[in-house]
Amino acid sequence: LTYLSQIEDFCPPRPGIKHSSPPWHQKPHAYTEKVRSHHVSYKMLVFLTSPSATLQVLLYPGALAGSVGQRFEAMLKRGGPLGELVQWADLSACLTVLGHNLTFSTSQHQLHSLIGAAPGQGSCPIQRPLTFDLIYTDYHGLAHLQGAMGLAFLHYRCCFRILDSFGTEPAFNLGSYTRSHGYKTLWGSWGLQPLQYMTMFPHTPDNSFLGFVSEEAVREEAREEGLEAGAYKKDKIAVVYGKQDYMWQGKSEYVGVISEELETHATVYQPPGHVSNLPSFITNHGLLTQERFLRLVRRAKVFVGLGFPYEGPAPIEAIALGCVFLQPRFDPPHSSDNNDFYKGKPTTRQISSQHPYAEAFIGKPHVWTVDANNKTDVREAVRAILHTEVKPFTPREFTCEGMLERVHAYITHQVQSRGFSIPLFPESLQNFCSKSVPTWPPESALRAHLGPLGQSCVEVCRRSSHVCEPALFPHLNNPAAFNRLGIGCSSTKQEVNHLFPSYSPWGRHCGLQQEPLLFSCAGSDPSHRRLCPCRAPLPGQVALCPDCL
Ligand code: U2F
Repeated sequence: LTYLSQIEDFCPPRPGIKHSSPPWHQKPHAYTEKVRSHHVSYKMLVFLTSPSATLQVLLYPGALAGSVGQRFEAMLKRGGPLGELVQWADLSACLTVLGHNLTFSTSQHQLHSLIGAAPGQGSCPIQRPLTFDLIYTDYHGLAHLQGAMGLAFLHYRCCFRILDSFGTEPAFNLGSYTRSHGYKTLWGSWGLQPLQYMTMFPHTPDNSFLGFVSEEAVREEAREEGLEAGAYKKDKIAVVYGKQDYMWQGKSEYVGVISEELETHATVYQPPGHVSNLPSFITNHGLLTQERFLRLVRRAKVFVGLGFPYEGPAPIEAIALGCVFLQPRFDPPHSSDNNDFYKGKPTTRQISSQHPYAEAFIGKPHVWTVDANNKTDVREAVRAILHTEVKPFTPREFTCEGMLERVHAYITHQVQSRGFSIPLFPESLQNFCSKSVPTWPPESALRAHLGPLGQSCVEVCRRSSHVCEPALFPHLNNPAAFNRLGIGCSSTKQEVNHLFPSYSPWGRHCGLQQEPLLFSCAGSDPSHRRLCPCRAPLPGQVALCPDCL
């Protein structure tokens, strides 16, 4: 809420949105100061003030509702996951700033009155027309929605957006395919458009990367202290990333090596009366409020990953506060095949370190990935870090402006041309689930590549500094596309297969995709050369492209 009111403070008033504080034009000095301090560009202001349709949006985080919600809530103050809540808070803030009307509920009971089937005469419920244009929920919430909506669930499913931290690859998404091809998992199998799943990091481009805003609140404080923009006074301390005791198991030698070079702090939850299992050389502050946590991180030179939690927001925040993130490499990589945390998750991703985004998208000097079992490797890395001056860094896609730009682009373009939901005019709801070929990004963005055997389109596109763009698959899914790349097909067949379109050199067979829901950037196989739709990324904003804003 504090965050929302800050945003409200520096954003111009928009029709239909009630402002609790005086609008910006009544306090221009405060406004320009906020704009400067939050790096909101002129371009962003123009876009925030430009008129667009106001959507009715329901936010229903199922993880906070019903019995699952009770368990989740009980964990919050004991070091349980907060990452999902960071994302929900930032999504709510973005949608509000963009001028949409939000309804936020975590009550399964209220969900029925908001969207449920009204009781009709006899035993048959009468379906009310849906009063929301978009419904953001999560996997738990999907099941609740299905229960509340009955048959209308299928009719309105194109209005759903699923916050799905780790992502859902197409092979795990289509119920019939998951059953017949061994991709059935605990999650997945809902048969939505893969782009309706919204991830915390840009995992597979088959899903939409929603992200969050990396907390920069303490920057203002630094400015008040007269520190130069982008600089923080660093003490010779390390903060270890691990809110619960079990995350430290088997890590004492690794942390011990770090403590030889730096005073080491922790924020581990300690139940009342509990004797700490942490090594004696650790200064533990207990679980901190976010403000105090970030204040501690701001003083630290190194933020130390223990290997878990995977892929959370805190390392991005630490790097934004000028820390170096030191994290363990996983060799062999962790995946749903060999790791309990990822087991049942609808993804084949191979997790090469605690935070693959930090490793691959940010890297040195901000991120050092080491063999945590090799003391020499760890010691050398820490010493090198101590001799390196590192400036605070926030990838553009994790800034306030970056997330606003991305959410705005999704709402503007996905709804109209990616084939799911055009909720701009409620009376045309029945046309939203259009099966027509997406027109965003435009076909002109397409760079077709034929990959080597065994590589996914994610890898193929990355090799040419591009990204795989699933919305462009339909433009490739034809014999002419193979011809243009100089591939002579001895035969061409259409199949329901998440590896298609692709080319098999044995017999020179070309395969085309028959089921659009199975177009997959992530799919790979040793006997297939994938035909890949690549496009250029917008610098610092991988989800968007230079010519498609
Ligand atoms: C991730 O969830 P986590 O809650 O473990 O994610 P973190 O990276 O620890 O950070 C969440 C927020 O908690 C804040 C911190 C982050 O914004 O500033 N915080 C705090 O307020 N007080 C503290 O003492 C420490 C941190 C991930 F996001 C989830 O998707 C996964 O389910 C989970 C497990 O992999 O990891």
